[in-house]
Amino acid sequence: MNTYTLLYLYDSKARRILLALKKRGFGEGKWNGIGGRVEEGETVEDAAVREAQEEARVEVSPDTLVRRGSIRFSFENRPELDRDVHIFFTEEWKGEPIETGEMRPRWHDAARLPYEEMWIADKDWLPKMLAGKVIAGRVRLSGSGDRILDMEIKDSV
Ligand code: 8OG
Repeated sequence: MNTYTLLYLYDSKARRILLALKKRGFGEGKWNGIGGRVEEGETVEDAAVREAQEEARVEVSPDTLVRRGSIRFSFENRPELDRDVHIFFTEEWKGEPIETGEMRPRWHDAARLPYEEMWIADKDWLPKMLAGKVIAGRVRLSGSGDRILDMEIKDSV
């Protein structure tokens, strides 16, 4: 099973969250947190920190990462895309996010996220995380990713 990270920079005072528009590859054209595949020999925390640097040029310390849960995503007839995504929030980082070849970051009001331009199931789990919950879930999408075939989102500990 491939393991991925997904990190949301979150300013709880201003209720702002950083989403980045994916410019190429998997999820192109969608707003998402920052993340990618966990490489061999890395912890998920290491990978989240590395991706924050690579994709938005922000420095994050692993001990500031707050685990918000994990979700197993799969696509009909595309088993090679199966993935466990470990999701983190952080309220501390150094540097202002900047655009890279991969992503165009922008701050969003956490109460009004652009769910129509995000992965289709995000509206079903991200608000729970924003409300402080830790989630364990699975989401199965059609091969094209535009329909939810099956989904289970549970509170975790
Ligand atoms: O390296 P790459 O950009 O391909 O990594 C994919 C990123 O997308 C990684 O951060 C995990 C994340 N991701 C999925 N599926 C989904 C999903 O359904 N919703 C959201 N919000 N993120 C996802 O792989």
